[in-house]
Amino acid sequence: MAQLRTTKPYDFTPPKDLDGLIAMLHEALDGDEADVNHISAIMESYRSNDADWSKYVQFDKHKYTRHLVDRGNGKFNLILLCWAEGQGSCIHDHPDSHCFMKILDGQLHESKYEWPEKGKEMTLIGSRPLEKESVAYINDSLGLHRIENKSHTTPAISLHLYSPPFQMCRSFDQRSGKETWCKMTFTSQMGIKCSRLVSLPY
Ligand code: 2CO
Ligand code: FE2
Repeated sequence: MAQLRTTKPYDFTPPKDLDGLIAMLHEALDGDEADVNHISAIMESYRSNDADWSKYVQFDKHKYTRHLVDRGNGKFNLILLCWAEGQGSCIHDHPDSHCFMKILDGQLHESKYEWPEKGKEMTLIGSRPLEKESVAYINDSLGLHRIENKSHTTPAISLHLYSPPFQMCRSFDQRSGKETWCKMTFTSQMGIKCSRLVSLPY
């Protein structure tokens, strides 16, 4: 994973909409290095407006859905995730990638785990709600996580930036630490519905 530095001072005007946010992210992630706090601050400064992102929203009753919003010139993927009531991810990693997630609507919950020891129950190291407009960050050196919409009444929408993009990740069984490789799939790409769940070539 490339180093993201935390040295540059920053001062910027918040983006006025999602397109503005995407333009700022392209600029911030243009070089070989970027700044974790800077990317978080840019994503945090965007005020969620459903008029910007409602065209991507589509739920599935069985699993949370993933919608590719922008390919970030190959430097990052920006992905909108739709979590129906009660839906969640498995415990997973983010192979060699920085993961930023902004809550656009509703509330999500993050449970963070240590990397497993073979055959042993995984250790929970953090558990917190993620409120609307907030930005969470994780990478593999900080641990693994599970994201859930614990609400029985309210769906949730989140916007994820992964840099560099990745096409596979590992999921982990909480009780045994057993890992399984999974392909990352998309329900839509650039606002166009995929005729079936697709993954990017890798
Ligand atoms: N990493 C999961 C995914 O992209 C979502 S949890 O937040 O990183 O499907
Ligand atoms: Fe994740």
